[in-house]
Amino acid sequence: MDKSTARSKFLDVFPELVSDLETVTKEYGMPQDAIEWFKRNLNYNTPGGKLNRGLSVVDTYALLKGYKSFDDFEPEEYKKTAILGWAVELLQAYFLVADDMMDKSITRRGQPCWYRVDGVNEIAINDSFMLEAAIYVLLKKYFRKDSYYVDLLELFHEVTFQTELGQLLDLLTAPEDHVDLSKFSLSKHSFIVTFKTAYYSFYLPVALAMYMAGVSDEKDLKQAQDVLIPLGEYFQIQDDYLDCFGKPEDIGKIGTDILDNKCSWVINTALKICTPEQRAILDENYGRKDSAKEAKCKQIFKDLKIDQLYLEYEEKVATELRSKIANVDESRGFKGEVLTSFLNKIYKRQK
Ligand code: GPP
Ligand code: MG
Ligand code: MG
Ligand code: MG
Repeated sequence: MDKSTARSKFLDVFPELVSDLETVTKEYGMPQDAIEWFKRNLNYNTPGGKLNRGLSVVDTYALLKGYKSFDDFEPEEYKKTAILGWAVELLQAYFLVADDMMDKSITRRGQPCWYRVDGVNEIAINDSFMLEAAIYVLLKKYFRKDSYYVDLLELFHEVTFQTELGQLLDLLTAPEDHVDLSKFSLSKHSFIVTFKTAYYSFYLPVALAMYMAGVSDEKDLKQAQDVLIPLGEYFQIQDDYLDCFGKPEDIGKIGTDILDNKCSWVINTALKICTPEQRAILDENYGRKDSAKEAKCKQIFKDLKIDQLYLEYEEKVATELRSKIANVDESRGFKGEVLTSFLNKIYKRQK
């Protein structure tokens, strides 16, 4: 299925969902200025990204059903897969609005972070909650008569909790006022990224499509999870790598991990191989909210050839995942192709 058609068809569904949400607020008698604010929040924070997570609900569903083109979908069927995709994008929007405040980020998706937009400030906290609430308004409207409605609700709730646990550990490991690099390790990193990224970005979209396609045996959900969680870890390692080595014009955001004292893959890999002299420089300059100190850390990462190690890591993990996927049991209707398509989407990504 053609990529740009997939994107534009998916985007076409969003205004209708905004209007559904508007209707609900109108029924509550909300004043018009508050309704306009909610719509602006939805439009500013939900559609502007790569939409990989949302689109992958549709892609996965089509693969599971054996659909070759969009003509194979009934119109209502397409709309429901797209709504599940938008529900994932709303969850992501909720996380990012809140994460950017916690990380003191400047830009997101090539525009100012929502809390930095004139007049928004701390209202962004409530706006993030409303993006989350929108998920459940839409699920209720479109899915409450389906046998798998409770499965969808439980899945969203569980994955949200998992992501919040990951975010908590991410924040606790990166206190603003106290840098202690001895608290970092690659295994802690693995836990953080599995929870803060992998469940909601990789497992959630696939599991949603599986429930809707009726391919949701426990064993199949587990097979999906066993590949998608390490795949999500790989994706977040790319995010960490790009935070330091990517170009802002490619990634749509300015990296803050060094300034923010983040337990990222880059610092953990550096700590493993640096000399005592380099370690002393990192101890003194990492996580210090000072761009000259940030530059010193970046220089050490360059000297240590972290970019080369990243390429080696990428090759190794991609090979391992391909062999895991080759062993997927397809006897109940699950398809390894679903997982390969995810791997291909992120392999060697630059943004
Ligand atoms: C992003 O990690 C983390 C999340 C999207 C989870 C946030 C969870 C909450 C409960 C708010 P990051 O900070 O590395 O991402 P980015 O680099 O895009 O800011
Ligand atoms: Mg962040
Ligand atoms: Mg963060
Ligand atoms: Mg990051």
